[in-house]
Amino acid sequence: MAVGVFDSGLGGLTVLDAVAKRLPDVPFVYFGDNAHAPYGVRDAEDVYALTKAAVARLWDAGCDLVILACNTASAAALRRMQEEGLPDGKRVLGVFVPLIEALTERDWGDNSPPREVAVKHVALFATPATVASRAFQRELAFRAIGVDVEAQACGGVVDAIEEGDEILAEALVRSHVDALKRKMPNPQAAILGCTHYPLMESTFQAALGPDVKVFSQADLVAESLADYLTRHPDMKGEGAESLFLTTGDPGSVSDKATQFLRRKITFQSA
Ligand code: DGN
Repeated sequence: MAVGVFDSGLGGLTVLDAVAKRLPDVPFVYFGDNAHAPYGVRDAEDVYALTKAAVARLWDAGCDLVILACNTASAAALRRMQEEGLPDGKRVLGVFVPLIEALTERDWGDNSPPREVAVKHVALFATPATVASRAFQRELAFRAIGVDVEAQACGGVVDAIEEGDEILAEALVRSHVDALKRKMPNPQAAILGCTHYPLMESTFQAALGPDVKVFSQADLVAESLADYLTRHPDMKGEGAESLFLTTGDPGSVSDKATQFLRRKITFQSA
């Protein structure tokens, strides 16, 4: 048994890297749906169906616990899958809750009504599909009141990062931050709500200015998973090496992943 980590493509490797560092004894199975990436421009129904199929594949691979490392998939599928009911002993977690817990300084187990929090003006940067879903705002509303969220759909950033075009990626990030600031001149915090954006964190921070606290999800997800596994040690799995599966061409996906993370990664066909 291992913990499953699902992403539409390579971006979830930023989350996998952080969780593998935080939990070196836990085996992971990573599933990248590269054949259907990017998800960020697909409609919600499509993302839901693809995510459900990928999670079922990870359950078949022996993962009782699956993390939806992809924000777009978390937005379109997590609540719906949980509400429809999961098979006995299976669990699916997403990436919004750890961010919201960090922002609101309250944890998942706290079932009390939403309350006022210190941060009032929050900028959200994400893919067009995540922004259109309003899933982040919905989850936030369960825990906090009086928080104003301004969302910016960051078209083009994922593609520029995947193509290794740093100059374009930086220019796009700066222009998306400018667009956000025209709508919300003084955000107190910024959420990087996409798997790829941790790679551009310093550009976001520089464009936003030093007074804006930037929340980037990879480390927050790793911390939250470590906490979850302390409470559910039976979900941890043991022994085996981590495994990387893709719906794309394993050779070219391995090359891209190695370039993306700057360490050797070998994918197998899903
Ligand atoms: N993994 C996606 C996300 O976190 O929203 C980004 C890549 C994509 O499919 N657009």
